[in-house]
Amino acid sequence: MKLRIGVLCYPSVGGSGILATELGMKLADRGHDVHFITSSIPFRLNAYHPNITFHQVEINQYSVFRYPPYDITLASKIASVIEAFGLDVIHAHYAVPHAVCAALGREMAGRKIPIVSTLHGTDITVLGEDEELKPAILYGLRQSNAITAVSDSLRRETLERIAPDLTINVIHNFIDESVYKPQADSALRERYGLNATDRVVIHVSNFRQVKRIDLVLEAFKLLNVPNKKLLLVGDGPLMGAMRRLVSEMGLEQNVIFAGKQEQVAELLSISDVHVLLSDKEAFGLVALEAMATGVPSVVSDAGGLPEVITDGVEGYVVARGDVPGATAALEAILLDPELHAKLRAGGLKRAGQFASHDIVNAYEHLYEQVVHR
Ligand code: GMT
Repeated sequence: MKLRIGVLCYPSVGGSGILATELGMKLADRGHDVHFITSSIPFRLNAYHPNITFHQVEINQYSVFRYPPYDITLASKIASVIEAFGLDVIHAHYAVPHAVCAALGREMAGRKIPIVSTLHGTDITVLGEDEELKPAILYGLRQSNAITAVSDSLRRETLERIAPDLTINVIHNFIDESVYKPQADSALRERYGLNATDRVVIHVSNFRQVKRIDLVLEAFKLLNVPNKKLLLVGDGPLMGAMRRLVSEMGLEQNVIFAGKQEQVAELLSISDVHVLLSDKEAFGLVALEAMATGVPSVVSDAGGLPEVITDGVEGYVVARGDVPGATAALEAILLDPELHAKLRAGGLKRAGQFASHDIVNAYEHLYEQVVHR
């Protein structure tokens, strides 16, 4: 059944935007009409596709508004896209603001269009801590005709924090296997000033507090590995603080700041091990990207990370805040080629369990269910 699907997501760099965009593109390949309703073109939406339409939400800068009313403008845009294109279903990535805006847009349009809402993490694990926002989150979820969470851990946390009676399906994230696959690029290594004997640890994030780059630096500093290099990919509020920390720790010669990157497959491929020591992480898409690229990970046991990385199989899982544990795991992987090869093989095998085909099927079935209901 061909569907007209409205997609609401954050268009900037980040796992939820990547997932929403990749899913939209795969659905378009399957013949569905996909309508992205966002403030700017989602950053991975880089190919022309006849089944994809982008509807820009223009923020009204009218001077009387102290805060431009993005959510109301988005809801209004949703209503006009519903009317113009007769959407069959709206997929909102994040309860706040997107599920709430979807409900409001549907109300404005006066049509009973089903809403599927996907929880990606911070709307529950961070915003869910704010009592002022809880009613909005709950409203967005109760207005949804189906709710999905990207990990079982997030599903459980939503039931505990928001409401125990919600029905939540777990649909794990996926990656585009045509992009995330083992690849060798020695020219890229050279461009980053890396030579054949360098041992490269990579961390990719949006440089927010929750990512605990300070712990990554501490674990890296303790590493007793010759020619160690740390490739820090991304940008965000803590960039200045992390640059200062690198220099205070005397690590300038070992740390490369690669800045914000849209595609990280090549950078993962030139690395020996990936590290993510977050305090909170609903899924950790980059750990899956690393795995599919053949790079073992050392991750914290936060949220859904242990659902992606099995300790000792595709990498290692250490307790949150366990810096010596992270150092030991990184050291083992970097110094033992046999162990590295074993974890790499384990990861490449496991990545198949997050195949895009199966995950896109799961969303497609869910859309069909809510449309028929
Ligand atoms: O990691 C972030 O802070 C960005 C955030 C986002 O909106 O993209 O990521 C969340 O969604 C991703 C896709 O489902 C998950 O892989 C991340 O684990 C999740 N981040 C957090 O839970 C902190």
